[in-house]
Amino acid sequence: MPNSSYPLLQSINDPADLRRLPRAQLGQLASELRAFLLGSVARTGGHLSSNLGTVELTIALHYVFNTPQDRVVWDVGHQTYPHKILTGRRERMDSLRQAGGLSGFPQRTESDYDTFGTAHSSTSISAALGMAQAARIKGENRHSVAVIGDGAMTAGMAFEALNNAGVSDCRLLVILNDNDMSISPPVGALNRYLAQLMSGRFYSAAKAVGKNVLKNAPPLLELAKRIEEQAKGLVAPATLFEKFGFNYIGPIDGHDLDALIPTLENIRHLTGPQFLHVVTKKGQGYKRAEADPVAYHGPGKFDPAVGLQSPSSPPKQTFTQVFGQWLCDMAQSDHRLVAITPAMREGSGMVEFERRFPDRYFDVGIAEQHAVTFAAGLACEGLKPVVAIYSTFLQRAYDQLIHDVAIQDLPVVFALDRAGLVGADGATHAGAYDIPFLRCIPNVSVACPADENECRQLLSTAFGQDHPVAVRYPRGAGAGVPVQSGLDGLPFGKGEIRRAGAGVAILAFGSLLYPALQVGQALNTTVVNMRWAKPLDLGLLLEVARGHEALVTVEEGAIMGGAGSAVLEALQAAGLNKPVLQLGLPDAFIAHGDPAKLLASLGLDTAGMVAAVSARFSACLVPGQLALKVVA
Ligand SMILES: Cc1ncc(C[n+]2csc(CCOP(=O)(O)OP(=O)(O)O)c2C)c(N)n1
Repeated sequence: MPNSSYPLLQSINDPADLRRLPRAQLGQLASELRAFLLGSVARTGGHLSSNLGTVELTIALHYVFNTPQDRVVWDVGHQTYPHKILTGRRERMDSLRQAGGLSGFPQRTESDYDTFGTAHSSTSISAALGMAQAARIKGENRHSVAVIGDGAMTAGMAFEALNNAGVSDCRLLVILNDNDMSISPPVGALNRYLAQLMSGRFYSAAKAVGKNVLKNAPPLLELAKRIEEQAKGLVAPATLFEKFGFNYIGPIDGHDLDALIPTLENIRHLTGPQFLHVVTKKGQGYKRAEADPVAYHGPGKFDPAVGLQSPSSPPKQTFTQVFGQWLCDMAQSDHRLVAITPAMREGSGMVEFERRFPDRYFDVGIAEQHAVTFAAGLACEGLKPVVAIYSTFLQRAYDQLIHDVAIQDLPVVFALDRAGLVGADGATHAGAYDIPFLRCIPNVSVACPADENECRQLLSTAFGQDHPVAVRYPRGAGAGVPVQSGLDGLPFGKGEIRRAGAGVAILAFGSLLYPALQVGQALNTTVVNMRWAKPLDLGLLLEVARGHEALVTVEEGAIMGGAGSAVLEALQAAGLNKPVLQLGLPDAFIAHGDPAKLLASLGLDTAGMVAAVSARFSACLVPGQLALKVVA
């Protein structure tokens, strides 16, 4: 759409412009912003439902608060597109989540208005409290605001922060953006409690009270007190949040600027920790997203007039789908299997499992720490828990993994999705560190399937162990290998030689085996599918090391401490002195972009590996005809 479709929005280049608008124009601005947002996400793909739900709240926050002096911290940050559009980044929205373009999350390096980098959930209250305490200590008169969704509110970390903040005397406002949805429907007692707060008489009555009182416009402080007292009168006893020490205000309609703006203006004049409960609708203003906020949580590109379409040719099977199918098949054959997700039912491929095995399915909320210890408890009682978790989110539960699972050597399977680069979500979501952080823990094994079929087989192997085992697999589709239907595992801790070459041997861990095989073809090297980062197949490793001049390790994970480091340690321990080139992710955070292009930019595609191996080991490479002499 041409810019002339957004006359007001076009005039806003930063929130100071917004604050100059008369209140009466804000409704029009919200319509333009919503239309612009929809068109923009439809062109780039990205988060949609959550952003459509925060249009009015974003306008109100920047209108009432003196941003960026006043700090606004957005939890998760997937709902910050309206914020980006209003804070000078409108023209760059078409670059969203692409290499060199805007991030899909707030980033301190991207804008002064992005006060805190988020993407993993439930950090906002802690960060905003830190900013509020800093303002108090430095004698700065500014506000700190955390905006957190009802899904993110289920995490322990959010409650740790409330517990800390409620007894402080700093200027902190927590806004609960309650849309009664996480990515999928929300779970747990908190959700039930929030529904009670919003239900029936109280919500409508409180809304009416707010509006009537506001019309009379007495002095602000008094007004705020009156709203609060009258609202409280309708709901005594005190809310959970008041018990934490917050002044609870709401719930109010988060799409009604006439409710939001006066309420925020009043809150600005209150001291001590404030808690505003705002009710919004995921997907607001785009009927298709309102009807199916899950599908529109993070769509790819689409035509807004038509909505999401199923692809014309069947897409390649993803690792996630392979996992989901394996989970159902294994559950069918072994009644001890129970499966746990920390709020990632769709992303982890568990929709079908929940449908077929509801009693053995646990969505524990955004609570990775709890998910892992809960699995440990299940395992203590003889069940066989499978924790389906993204590599990056397992970082949250590191102590639980060590203290509750590994020390007790409990048989928990960790199905680690999104291991490696993830593309558009960028550094916060990359599964770069799991091999280093897992392989140093005693009792824990780490499998790295090279393709879809091995993924299924190694999940079965993992399930058959009496110890904790992680199976790490990347985002998206693999090599396109047909997946066998059986539940037989591969041998535990064993790799295989996939190509016999000479001079140089490439040891591949995971799906980079396939480009490595092409490198093998090009340079006549041996290629080994190592399959396990821990335990290493020591027999195979030493045999291959002895038969070659030099080794190359390849993994889609951090080089430092990764599988290549494990190889170096093993060679050292065996007293074998071989030159080793380690290929993998460098000591740097890799920003968002197209995954294949990112891998290529890091030299992890076939051409990059050929170049690296040739550059380092040209003297060791052996022309093709000599190949079979060295490795049988
Ligand atoms: C620690 C962590 N676990 C899981 C996720 C994946 N995730 C992203 S958004 C989201 C749901 C958030 O729900 P809510 O806070 O209610 O926001 P909404 O999208 O509903 O506005 C989840 C589970 C995450 N970002 N961080």
